Amino acid sequence: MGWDVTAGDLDGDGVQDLLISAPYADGPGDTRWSTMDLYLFFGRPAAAWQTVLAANGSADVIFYGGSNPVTSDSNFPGWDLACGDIDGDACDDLAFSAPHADGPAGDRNATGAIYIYYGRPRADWAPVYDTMGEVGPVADIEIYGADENDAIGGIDLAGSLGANVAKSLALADLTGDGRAEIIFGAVYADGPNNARNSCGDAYVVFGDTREALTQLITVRPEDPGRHADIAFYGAVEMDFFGFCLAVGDLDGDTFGDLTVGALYSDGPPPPAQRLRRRLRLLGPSARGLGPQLRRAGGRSRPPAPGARREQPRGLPAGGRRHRR
Ligand SMILES: [Ca+2]
Ligand SMILES: [Ca+2]
Ligand SMILES: [Ca+2]
Ligand SMILES: [Ca+2]
Repeated sequence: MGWDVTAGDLDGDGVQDLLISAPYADGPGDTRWSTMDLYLFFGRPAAAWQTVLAANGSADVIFYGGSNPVTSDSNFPGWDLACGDIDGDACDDLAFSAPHADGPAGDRNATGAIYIYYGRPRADWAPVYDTMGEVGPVADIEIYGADENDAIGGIDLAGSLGANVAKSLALADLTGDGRAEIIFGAVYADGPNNARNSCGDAYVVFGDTREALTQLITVRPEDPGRHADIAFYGAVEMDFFGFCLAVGDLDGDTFGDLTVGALYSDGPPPPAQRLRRRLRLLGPSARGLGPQLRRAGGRSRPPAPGARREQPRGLPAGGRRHRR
């Protein structure tokens, strides 16, 4: 319990409410092994908070996720959590990512999903929500990635601290209209026309009215429903752009500004690359310098955590592991 935590006023009473995800929880009645649950505790005066809260007994709302029926791979609902007012009704809305969710028809393995629930008065919240729709309502909005293993809204780098601290989901206003945009990364995505292996993408869906935001939103243009409004692409292969992202007003003009991390980017082109370009201009007589250039400026990076076309990894070592 505590894989990710966040706070927002989801019932509009002016008091922040607490959200916690539990990666090894087992779903309704412990029938979904390690599918990851989320717990919502409505804010209350200090004296009304108990010192010890048991999630299953005390949470005001529980959100359940699912797993791939063929591989048993957990969808990891609650990998990243965010609160913000998407529809501008002055009540925060909740988003959580499920980076191994399998697409609108369940056949797009680990493309990833973002699930969104509009804030509402406390009496209108159901006690249980279920992304599978079996024991409670489904999300108000479901956003899916474009391709298999894009893993929108999260990533695991096994054994890396980054797995715990990176946040690849945000709800924040970039346009100044008081509605939060839905912003998420896809570190394994492959850029324009899938031609840039794991360069990483990031996407923005503009906050809007509930009527304009359809229940299904996808990154893939061929899918039905609304699509992401902006796509950002990593510069070169294996940059892992979108690994983490955050919004803050960095220049004081009241508009939120977006920062996106690219974990394995190598910075500006190394001197050898620049030299190579010059050698191309110089012609065949300069080609003998090739081996020296490779020694001097070959690209290097940390060991990649799993080749792009393999299934993204499960949770870090230690504790129970999910089947992949
Ligand atoms: Ca509240
Ligand atoms: Ca709202
Ligand atoms: Ca906005
Ligand atoms: Ca700004």
